[in-house]
Amino acid sequence: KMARKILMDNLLIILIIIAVFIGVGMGMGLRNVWTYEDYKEIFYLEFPGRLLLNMLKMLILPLVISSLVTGMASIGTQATGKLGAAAVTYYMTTTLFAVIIGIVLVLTIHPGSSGDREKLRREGSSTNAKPLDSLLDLVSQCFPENLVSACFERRVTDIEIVQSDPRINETDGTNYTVDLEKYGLKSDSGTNVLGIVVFSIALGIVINHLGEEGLPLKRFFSSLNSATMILINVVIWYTPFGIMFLIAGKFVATDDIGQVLSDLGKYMGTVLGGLVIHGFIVLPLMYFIATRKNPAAFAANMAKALFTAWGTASSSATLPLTMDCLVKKNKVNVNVVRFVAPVGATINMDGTALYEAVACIFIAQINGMDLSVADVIIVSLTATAAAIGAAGVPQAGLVTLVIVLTAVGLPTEDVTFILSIDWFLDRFRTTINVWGDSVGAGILNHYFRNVFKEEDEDETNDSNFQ
Ligand code: DAS
Repeated sequence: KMARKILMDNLLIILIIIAVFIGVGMGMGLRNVWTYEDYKEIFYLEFPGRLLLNMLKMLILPLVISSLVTGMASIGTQATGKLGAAAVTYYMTTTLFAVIIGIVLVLTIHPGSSGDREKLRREGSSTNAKPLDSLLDLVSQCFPENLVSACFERRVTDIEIVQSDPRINETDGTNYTVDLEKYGLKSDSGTNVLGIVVFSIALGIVINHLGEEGLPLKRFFSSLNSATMILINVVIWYTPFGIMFLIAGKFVATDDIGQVLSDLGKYMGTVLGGLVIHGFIVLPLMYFIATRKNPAAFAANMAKALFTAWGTASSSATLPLTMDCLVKKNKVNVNVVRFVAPVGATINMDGTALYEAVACIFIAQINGMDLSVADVIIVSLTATAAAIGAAGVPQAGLVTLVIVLTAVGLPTEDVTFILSIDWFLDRFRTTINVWGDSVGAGILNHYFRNVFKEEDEDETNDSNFQ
């Protein structure tokens, strides 16, 4: 019975890992025998994967609202305030660490030279985004004017990148301009998660204050939370299948991989190197220093979530698995998870921040532009803000990169230089984003272990996760 339990516990992880490998293999194999005419054909291949993304995204709204309200309603205002302040401090420090690592690497490795400019040139154009507008946009997202429309509308000012499809150019020589949205690339997750997060936190705190009178609401949200968790437990089993096709589709659709590697290999290496340093050294070290526990064991327990992050390239879609691993495997207090995980998935993106800083300076190097110290500081600050503003959906970071470029006066259409490889880097930075959220939950759980201990005694909601 024991052996069966261990197998069942790990079966999903095993399936997800197998799916990742089959997906890569299938994609690499298919690309040799299949030259697609239209991107739509890739859509057919990706279809089972898109269903997965849809299902996970569908669950995000009830999950985020019910977790945050229940969490806040259970932990009391004082503890909420302290936990909130600690969480924000953690998010800011780690994001800045990530940005600094990226900047140091890109300045020392110097992956871009101005000679590359023509080689990498592609048709493309994009609208400009003013940094101030983007910042105000971020703040106004926190306070949506209409709660219902916040569920399906995200931005006040839209940033859109328009690019021509090199493949279409190759096949018939004409110069189409293709909206990235067609490729499923939009900054938009369709949902203003940030606004929903702020509202749910506020509602939870108020319910807690209402005491007796707030109980019906508390029970409602807690029951919604249990129901959502059960749905998630069903959908989770579809993850391996969906991931396999998502990955295969992406590998088939990439341009000539050898060419991309020779053009952008150094840039890729810089981003990946930075992510590795942050994910394998900085975050584990922070975890160890804070908790004196083994970060490798903690990471192994997060495997399901980390592989799903790699497979889906979306930290929002991975959120259900992140929460599941934190509570069930790493035994992080359920109320800490309910608060820290949804907020982290929305605003804490270490990998994205690092990538945006590297990408921006790489583009500056290609343009032969020397950045002053002040420019580098602007890059680090805007990269942090752009990462906070990026939605947890595939390639959102590429879209908010426009803000960073504008801040230092670089041509925004130059995002097209790095477009061909972005889907690949996206997977790695998303994994680091999710890993950063998880480590944060682990560290905060450790610092607040005594605060939440007493509360748990009358808290039976843990059963939601069982
Ligand atoms: N893919 C992202 C995420 O979900 C963000 C990004 O594009 O950098 O974390």
